[in-house]
Amino acid sequence: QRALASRAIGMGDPLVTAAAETGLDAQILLVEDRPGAADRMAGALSQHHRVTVEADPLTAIQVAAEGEFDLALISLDLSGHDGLRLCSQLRSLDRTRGMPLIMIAEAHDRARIVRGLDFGVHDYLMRPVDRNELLARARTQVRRKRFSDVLRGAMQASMQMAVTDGLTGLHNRRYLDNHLGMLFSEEGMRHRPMAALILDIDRFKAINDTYGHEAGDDVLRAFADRVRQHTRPIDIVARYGGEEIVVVLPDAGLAEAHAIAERIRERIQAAPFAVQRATRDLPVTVSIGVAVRCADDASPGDMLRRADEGLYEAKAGGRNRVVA
Ligand code: GH3
Ligand code: MG
Ligand code: MG
Ligand code: MG
Repeated sequence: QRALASRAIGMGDPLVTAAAETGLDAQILLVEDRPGAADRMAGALSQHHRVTVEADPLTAIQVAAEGEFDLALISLDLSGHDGLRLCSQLRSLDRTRGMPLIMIAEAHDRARIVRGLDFGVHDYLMRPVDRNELLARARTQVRRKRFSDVLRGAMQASMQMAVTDGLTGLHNRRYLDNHLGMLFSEEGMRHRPMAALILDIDRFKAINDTYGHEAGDDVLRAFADRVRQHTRPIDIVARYGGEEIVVVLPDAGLAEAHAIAERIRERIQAAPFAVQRATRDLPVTVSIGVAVRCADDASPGDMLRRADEGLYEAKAGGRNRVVA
């Protein structure tokens, strides 16, 4: 989570910014089938970058899709092939869409240059290609791509953070509420069975009081990991409150939900939690309330309320138990 947070502010990170600013040491794909021109351009570019030369456009697509190129330079006149068509294919493939393209053109190619720029080719170079212009245009595109990569990474990280609990890495309450809302409102989902578990660590305050709040945090993380370990990938596991976790079990009826809850309860009790900040491994137990969706539930809250009542009974009945 810390790593996510620093990615999110990665724009200001001097290292990231420097890498983007130099626009050097890039992976460049050069699609050119004139040996002389290919050698000259590759020679110039390889002083600052790693260059792959490809003469055949079909192979070039494959190489581009399998590699991690920061830029491709494409000759418009490949013998027997339309370089512009190659550009358009690279623009439409998922794997290569983000890769900047520079066309290598002749004076009579004006109309095709315009068409290329129209569908998103970033830049072009005129033959005979000037060495300094080649290096400058390549560098500009590499720099631009790296900045947009940093930006996209930061955006994804902050979107991720908005639905993730910072302490445990589980989904957060907002995600759970949205997800349950969707499961309750979508017509196709409404008649499917569904169950929810509410888990609450027993006597958690005593752990905080005895070993400190940070040891308590370690226990919470280990607790979350173990619950995640003993649920299925399709189950939603979310931190609901302080030391409470909600598990949503799609397509589970009461018997199955009860069995899953019982297994989790047993797995939590089975081995004490290794906690760095405590003097010994800490035994933890959990109480769990179980509820299934009923036909007349108006909202997820109705189902969760019944699970909470089960949890209350489990606590009152002596803890370390499951009540449906
Ligand atoms: P029981 O559930 O068995 O009735 O007893 P409990 O001691 O667990 O009681 P309760 O559920 O009411 O208390 C939960 C405690 O969890 C209170 C709060 O200080 C602590 N807590 C909540 N969030 C966090 C957290 O993020 N970190 C830590 N270390 N403690 C937390
Ligand atoms: Mg409680
Ligand atoms: Mg508790
Ligand atoms: Mg609690």
